Amino acid sequence: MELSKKSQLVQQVLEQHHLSLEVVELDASTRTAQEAADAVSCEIGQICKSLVFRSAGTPLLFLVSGKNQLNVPKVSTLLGFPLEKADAAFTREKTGFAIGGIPPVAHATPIATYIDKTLLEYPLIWAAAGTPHSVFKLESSHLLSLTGGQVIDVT
Ligand code: 5CA
Repeated sequence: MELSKKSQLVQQVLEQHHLSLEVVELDASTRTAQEAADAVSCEIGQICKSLVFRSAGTPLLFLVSGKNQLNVPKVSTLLGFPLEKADAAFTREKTGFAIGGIPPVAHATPIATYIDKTLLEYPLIWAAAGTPHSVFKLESSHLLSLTGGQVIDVT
């Protein structure tokens, strides 16, 4: 079956990295971390959540393990700037994707990215691929080269 337009875009960007990563589109919802974990039969911790924040109008992407909550005051102090959770419109404008399907790559604008160190405890993880029904599996160690992200403690 042909991928949706948004997932095709993600697949194209993944192919540029030559890691043999494949987007899969499922009948089941993968909109939330729990739904995604259920759909692919993995631990919730293996789901890579994509949380968009804004700091003085600049978007920031946090890739967070499905089992963790981002500690906003702590991370804000760590990074040294204020953090505000982005609303749906800002998120869509900056990433090109709707909440529930935001991939770690292929964004409409370049977005500084931070990676939850917990994700690296899992050899294999799953991330959203542009829609609330699409995901791809990857080695967590590849998240760094795919996104250029910086590993931090978000909890
Ligand atoms: N597809 C799954 C992972 S494979 C997924 O996208 N999960 S997620 O956690 O990254 O995306 C949902 C997240 O979007 C929620 O954890 C929540 O932080 C955020 N979110 C949900 N609704 C809103 C909203 N109305 N405004 C801002 N953020 C929201």
